[in-house]
Amino acid sequence: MARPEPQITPPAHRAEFITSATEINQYPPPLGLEVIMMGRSNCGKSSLINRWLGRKGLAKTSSTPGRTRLLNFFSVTWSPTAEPLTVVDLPGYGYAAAPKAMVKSWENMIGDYLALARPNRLGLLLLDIRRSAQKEEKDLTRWLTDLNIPFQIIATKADKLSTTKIKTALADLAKQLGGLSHPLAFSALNGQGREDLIALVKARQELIQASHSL
Ligand SMILES: Nc1nc2c(ncn2[C@@H]2O[C@H](COP(=O)(O)OP(=O)(O)OP(=O)(O)O)[C@@H](O)[C@H]2O)c(=O)[nH]1
Ligand SMILES: [Mg+2]
Repeated sequence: MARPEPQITPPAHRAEFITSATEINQYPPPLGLEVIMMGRSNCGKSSLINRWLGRKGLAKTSSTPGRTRLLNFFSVTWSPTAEPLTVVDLPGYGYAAAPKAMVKSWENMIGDYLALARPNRLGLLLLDIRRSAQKEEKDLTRWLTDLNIPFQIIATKADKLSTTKIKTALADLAKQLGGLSHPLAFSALNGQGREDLIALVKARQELIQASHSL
């Protein structure tokens, strides 16, 4: 018997850039679930947003590290009747060629944003599947845990490895990050992991809606 085709979710009904911000007073008011993209510069945050939402060119991607230097907010709805959600593309860290002052201002921007008590957040912590978790990823997972922000580790650029190597890499990452996380393999190139990502974000939205209707 032929295996059923994987269900392919169509692109988001609406996905719009809202604003770029560097300062707290420039952030738009929280609206629905806020999905936060975090990760080393060039790890594929902007590419993941575009593939996840099915909107090429929504978030600017570049082969030059350090492309996203501001917090970029997007407003998204999956269907005409769905609750809106907000996506925040954070500037990447660990950009070796960046001047020290710039690195500091990036850290401050990310730190200020995460420390704010904005409700209903979900962190997506991305790292290239070919790399091991470094101090920054370990610090961020601890930070998110302390701030009570639920998060998902996503191993990007999965198209660069074979299926067997993907499995090993995910297991290694889970170990490096304390054994509690179940990293998800993702590829912006071939769409691997997109359906799982859509499902986990929807599940988080439903949890929030259920808690509001209590
Ligand atoms: N093969 C492959 N390349 C990818 C994938 N995702 C991103 N890339 C490439 O990696 C580079 C960086 O991608 P971006 O999405 O701009 O990365 P970013 O994390 O947003 O980078 P910054 O904005 O600098 O922090 C680009 O050349 C992308 O084409 C993927 O899933 N597979
Ligand atoms: Mg980017």
